Order: sequence, then structure tokens, then C-alpha cells
Amino acid sequence: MYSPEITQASNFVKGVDQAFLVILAISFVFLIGLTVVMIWFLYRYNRKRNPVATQIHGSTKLEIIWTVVPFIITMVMFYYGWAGWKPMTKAPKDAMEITVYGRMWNFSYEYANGRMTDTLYVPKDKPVKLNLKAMDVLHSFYIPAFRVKQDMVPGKPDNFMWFQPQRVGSYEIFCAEYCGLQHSYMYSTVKVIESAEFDKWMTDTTQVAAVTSTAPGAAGKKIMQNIGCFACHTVDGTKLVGPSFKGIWGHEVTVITGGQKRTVTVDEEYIKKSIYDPNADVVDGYTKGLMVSYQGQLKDADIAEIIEYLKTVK
Ligand code: HEC
Ligand SMILES: [Cu+2]
Repeated sequence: MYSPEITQASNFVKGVDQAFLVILAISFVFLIGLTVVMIWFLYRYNRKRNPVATQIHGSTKLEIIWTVVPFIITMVMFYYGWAGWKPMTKAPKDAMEITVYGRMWNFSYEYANGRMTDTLYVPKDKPVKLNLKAMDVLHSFYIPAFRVKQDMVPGKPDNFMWFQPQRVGSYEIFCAEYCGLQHSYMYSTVKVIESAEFDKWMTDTTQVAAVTSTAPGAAGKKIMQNIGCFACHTVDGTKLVGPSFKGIWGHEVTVITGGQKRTVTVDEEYIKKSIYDPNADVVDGYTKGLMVSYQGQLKDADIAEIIEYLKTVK
């Protein structure tokens, strides 16, 4: 398990694994020790060999031993746990900051230059600080290969984690807090790339340009994929958590506005309102409060692209 020639995926692997191995070793000693003693007692003190039970009335020496020894053992476990955890609580000042948005049911990542992705990109050998923002309910951001996990609490200030990736590669990200129906779909990836490559990637705008130049609405679709609209909406008529976008443009929809049923035609105004203030007009038959506002996360220009895309979903 512990081969020093293999570079560990992050700076925290060593501390966490050490605590884990120490606790595992101690548990193992107890498992073997207790089993052996139990079998020995079965043999030595069974009725044939030891017909008359010996009564023991306390032993100060034994009491002291079985208080002091476990105390030392727990303190050893505590020490390794503490030493592995303490460095996680303070991010270096020069760490690169990325905002992680967690919502039902996807993660999206926003970089310093405003770029948004559905896969986390980080540079190798540079400290990275993730500012964790839960938009609706509790989530938990978990990267097993980096040995980091942090609860994402809605409204909690300074909710963060940090790490320094040390090995190029792709690693899994999970949500580790049951957060509703499609919790298990909150599965994402962190890609560790060489730092020079990362700088190129950060400033690369050709990808976005390439998308816009293809089909109408392609940019809007990309935005929706990155930010996770398709966790709840389909384009093929299937209902998920929210209504399907199939044939949505120009379509008459029954909504409930302030407890009152009314019919509206889907236009720019309606879609924009649905995204910025989803609970103002709730589509009849759907649950209020599941979709939360994207105000601040999507700009008017993004909404315009999304509308362009929704027009094409026939
Ligand atoms: C957590 C699930 C969820 C996510 C994620 C989500 N929505 Fe929704 N959405 C809903 C639900 C539920 C409704 C119906 C209730 C309502 O109108 O608020 C809805 C309604 C809508 C409507 C009105 C649909 C209609 O047929 O009238 C639009 C438009 C919409 N969402 C767009 C989006 C866009 C764009 C995104 C991504 C930026 C998104 N939604 C992300 C759950 C979600
Ligand atoms: Cu979650």
C-alpha cells in the first residue's frame, strides 16, 4: 500500500494514510490479541480443567494498567489524527482560488477569470483553495484520491478546503452527503495538469468560440451542461425533477403564481424569470423550491444563449 516511489496524488495523502494505518494496526493487534486470549480461556478454564471458579475482588495494579495503557493508545491515535488534519484547516495565502457550487444535483466550478466548467481543472504542485458554496441543501465535497472531504453548508461563511495536487491525472469527486433523489449523480472529476498547461487552458478562449460557430444554441447548451440544468430537465419529453424542455418555446404553460393558476406563453421574459426567480411562476404539477435561483451565477448574456438553445429544442 505504501510505496514511496509512487508520488501521492496530494500533499494530504501521507498524513491521512498514516493515521489510518496506525488505527488499523492497533485494531488488528486487539483483534488478534482478544481472539487468542478468548480461545486460551476456553481451553484453560473450561469445566473439566477448572471445576471451581476463582473469585477475584479487585486489583489496583490491574485497574491502573487497563486505564493507563488504553489512554496512551487513544492519545497515539489522536496525535496521528490531529497531525494529519491540522494542516488542512489553513490554506496558504498564495493559493489559487476556485469557487465550487454544489446544488441538486451537480457541482460546477468557477475560476478567477469567470470561466465555468463541470470538471475541476487544477495545476500540479500549486496550492489550490476551493471556496465551497452550497446553493440549496447540505452537500459534501469529497476527493478520495486527495484524502479530502468537506461538508458544504448553505450560507456558511468561509466554507473551504485546500490541497496541493502532486500527480498528473484524473480523480473522482463525489458528494458524500445524501442530498436527495439524484444524490448519486453528483459525480464529478478533477483533472490535474502541468502548471504551464493549466495557464494555457485558463486563458484559452478558442474552445468557446468553436462551440458558438457550430449550430445555433450550441453555446447555450454548453452553459446548461456546465452548470447542471440537465440534472433536472431533459430535452426528449421525459419528466425528471422539472418539466422537459421539449417544444418549450412558444408553448402555453399553466403556472401557479402566488397561489393563482394562470396560463402563460413561454417567451424570453418567462424563461429569464424561471431562471432568476424560479419560484415566482411554478409550473403546475411540479414542486416549488426545488429549482433555486441562478442570480449571480448566470449573467444576462448567458441567459440569452440559453434562450437561443431552448428555441431549438423542438
Ligand atoms: C434541482 C432541479 C433543477 C435544476 C438543477 C434546474 N431546474 Fe429548472 N425547474 C425545476 C423544477 C422542479 C421546475 C418546475 C417548477 C418551477 O417552475 O419552479 C423547473 C422549471 C424550469 C423552467 C420552466 C419550465 C416550463 O416548462 O415552463 C425553466 C425554463 C427552467 N426550469 C430552466 C432551467 C435552467 C435553464 C436550469 C439551469 C440553469 C435549470 N432550470 C435547472 C428544477 C430544476
Ligand atoms: Cu449532494
